[in-house]
Amino acid sequence: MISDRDPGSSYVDTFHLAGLRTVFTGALALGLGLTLSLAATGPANATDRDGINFKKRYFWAGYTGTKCELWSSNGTGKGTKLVKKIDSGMAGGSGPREFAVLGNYLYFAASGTGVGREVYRTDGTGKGTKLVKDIVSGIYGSSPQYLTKAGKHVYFAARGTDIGIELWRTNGTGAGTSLVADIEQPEGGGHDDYGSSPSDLTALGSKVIFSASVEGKGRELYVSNGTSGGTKMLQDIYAGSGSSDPDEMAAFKGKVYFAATATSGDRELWVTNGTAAGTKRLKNISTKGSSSPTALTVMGKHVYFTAVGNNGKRGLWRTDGTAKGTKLVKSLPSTPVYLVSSAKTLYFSSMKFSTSGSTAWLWKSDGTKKGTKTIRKFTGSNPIPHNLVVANSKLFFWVSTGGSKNKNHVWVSNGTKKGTKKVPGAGTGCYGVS
Ligand SMILES: [Ca+2]
Ligand SMILES: [Ca+2]
Ligand SMILES: [Ca+2]
Repeated sequence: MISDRDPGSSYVDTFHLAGLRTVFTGALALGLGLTLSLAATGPANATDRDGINFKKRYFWAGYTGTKCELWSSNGTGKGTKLVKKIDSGMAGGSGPREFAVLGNYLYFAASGTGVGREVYRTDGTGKGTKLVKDIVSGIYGSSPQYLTKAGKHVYFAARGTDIGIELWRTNGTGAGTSLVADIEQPEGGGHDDYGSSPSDLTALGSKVIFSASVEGKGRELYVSNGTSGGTKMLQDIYAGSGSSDPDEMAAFKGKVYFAATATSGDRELWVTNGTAAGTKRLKNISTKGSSSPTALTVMGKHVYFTAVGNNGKRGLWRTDGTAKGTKLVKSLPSTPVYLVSSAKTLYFSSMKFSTSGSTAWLWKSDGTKKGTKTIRKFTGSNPIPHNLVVANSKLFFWVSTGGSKNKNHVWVSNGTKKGTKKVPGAGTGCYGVS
């Protein structure tokens, strides 16, 4: 079921399995043995990794024959096309992924002939798609991940020679692409295979909030202003070598909201304003255990997310940024997984498992209990709509067919059952190699 992925991209698989474990703690506790069937549903917070809105079009990595390359669509068959075959040599194609928009360009990671996996950018045309910098010179790649626009730069995690995976940034020029900080340095110096492996980068104004891991502290919350001296851990939320694993981040009104595990082991909703003193738990949503918030998504005056309440069920929640204003929107008959928003509509997908075949639903919500409704149902071995992205005022998402011929078909929706259909002529979605 993970046949669409590069077998070598172990980080992707580890990442999404970890995320899904968070979401489906309840289901797994019931002993349904669902771990394998979940593996094909995609990264837990996939909305800006495998597709993006750029110049009112949906951009994603799709198959052209057996090659995974860059596609774009306005939702119609006529308006759907391959942007460029970047790679002309590698068996699996260039595998574009990790999209971020800065100015008039879309930045992403892709594997090009002779340069390996590096940062590329496009103006949306084939001719205007170019390598930004060959960070690790030659065929070995720096494997950029988590590309995120903050201020006048795109920040990302990449593997540099001898320093492991650390925080970099680019302004779009080769000369303007550089290491921000070598956060993890092995005792006694020398070669570093791992680095701090920054992840979950999120812009807070011109700064970037992210998680990184160093020996003795575990994976914790960091901030960077783009300088080495201005890159630091905000708080050792899980004290000592244990990890708080901050993730599922969303920026809202000058703060970043995220999920983190405290030293007690309780995983709840946290907030930071980018200072140590301003990093704190917002609310103990579940007083009976961890609420494990996921899929934080901003719409209007609230951040929406999924969380497990005191009833032990994962529902749709929202916060206005205060503890008192953190409330359940709706308790659902199925488990909500992926969220995305347009200006006034929240879209999300949910799934109910059964050993005889699962059922998934696509929902829309105006943020009220009454205004939270299903759009349509999907069935099959692994039918959950994933990689939700809003572009050109439409919702784009993938649904896999499951089984041995598993393919991620690209769908488009206007929010109605009748207006939810496969995009004609679209290359089926592929997860970029890393
Ligand atoms: Ca290279
Ligand atoms: Ca720690
Ligand atoms: Ca709790």
